[in-house]
Amino acid sequence: MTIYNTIVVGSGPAGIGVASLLSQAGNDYIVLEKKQIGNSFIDWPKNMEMITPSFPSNAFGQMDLNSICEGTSPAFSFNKEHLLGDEYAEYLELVANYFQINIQPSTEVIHVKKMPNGWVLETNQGDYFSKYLIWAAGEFQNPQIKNIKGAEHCIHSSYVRYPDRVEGDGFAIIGGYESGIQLAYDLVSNQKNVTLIDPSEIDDTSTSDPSQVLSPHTYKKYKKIQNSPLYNEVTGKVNSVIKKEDGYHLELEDEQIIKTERIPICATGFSLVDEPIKELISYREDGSPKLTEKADEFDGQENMYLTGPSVRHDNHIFCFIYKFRQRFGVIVEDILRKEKVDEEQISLCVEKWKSNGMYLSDLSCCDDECVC
Ligand SMILES: Cc1cc2nc3c(=O)[nH]c(=O)nc-3n(C[C@H](O)C(O)[C@H](O)COP(=O)(O)OP(=O)(O)OC[C@H]3O[C@@H](n4cnc5c(N)ncnc54)[C@H](O)[C@@H]3O)c2cc1C
Repeated sequence: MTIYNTIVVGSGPAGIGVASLLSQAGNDYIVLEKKQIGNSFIDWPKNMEMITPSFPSNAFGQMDLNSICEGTSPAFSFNKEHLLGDEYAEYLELVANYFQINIQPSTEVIHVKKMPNGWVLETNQGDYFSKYLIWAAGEFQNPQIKNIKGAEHCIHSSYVRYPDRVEGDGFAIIGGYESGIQLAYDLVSNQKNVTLIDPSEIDDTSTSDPSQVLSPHTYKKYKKIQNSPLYNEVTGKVNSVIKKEDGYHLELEDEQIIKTERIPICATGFSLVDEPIKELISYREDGSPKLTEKADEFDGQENMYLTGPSVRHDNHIFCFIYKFRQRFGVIVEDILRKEKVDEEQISLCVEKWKSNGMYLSDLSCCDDECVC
């Protein structure tokens, strides 16, 4: 059994970001990664860009929105505002190498067992034990097609790796948030006919929170295709997909039927990769894990933390890097306090993380809407 004080599972932005703080604080940690650094970004559809823009604003106290570590900026590394998935994975690798983050690739955590004094992680490389566990396995590898009967006849949008190379015509996309609109844009730009179905208005601007409405980057793409003769938008909820001889029938709640010859594409989102820890989690009504507000510990599971896009507190959704990185500091501070690290050292760390946008304990500030 290999033993560490803290084990982080997953080497995406959440895992590497939180590990960089553990490293600064001198914690004995390892990051276990089932494949390679930035695995999810490597698997992104090949022309999919980050929707959050990068800008090398760090020197004036505003970290690049996509930075996960102080003194780094994807915009600076690539001289680009909207990185592709492969490029962002390369940024993560640069950061991991520069800061000598302790990452072990090709190590998949298969099951986590609770012990009186910590956690046993069963992996394909043997068992590991840690006192603290930080779950950073992300969402991308758990695509969801929920509440649609006949979902087995559909394909999830994340599996359309090369949208510019798809053959045939007449595509139906279920879901009109970021991935759905981006895919519709790619297909229409490639002279394909697309019908996009979503229960809500696509150009909703009732809030300034990009976790709930389209980001400006995707909105711009939407505006480019909205009036194209190749693009058809239907407001409605798909209840079921039926495979027939002439193709697929999409039955909507209002009894409308949309026919398509191609496999329907569901851009219906993702949820936490939770299989190895399922029995340890309790869930909120909206399906996201219940966490303590103090330090993002899983409800009832002391010393087991969540970092990444599935973090939710009340109505606050931490699904973007610039949001969830702000909770890295509260997790590591909690571990340092439990380990009785010198208070002065903790304060120095916390002050630094605050100034870098990697420490947010008062969530009341997240309520502010833009006034114009
Ligand atoms: C299509 C899409 C586009 C997005 N675009 C943006 C954007 O532009 N800007 C933004 O801020 N956010 C964006 N997001 C939100 C987003 O979730 C992330 O930014 C980011 O990928 C989350 O980081 P993460 O480290 O939590 O997860 P991931 O990047 O998914 O990393 C998780 C890692 O854990 C590993 N892993 C999983 N299971 C195990 C296991 N059992 N054992 C060991 N390792 C494991 C995986 O291999 C992976 O490397 C997007 C999300 C999606 C789905």
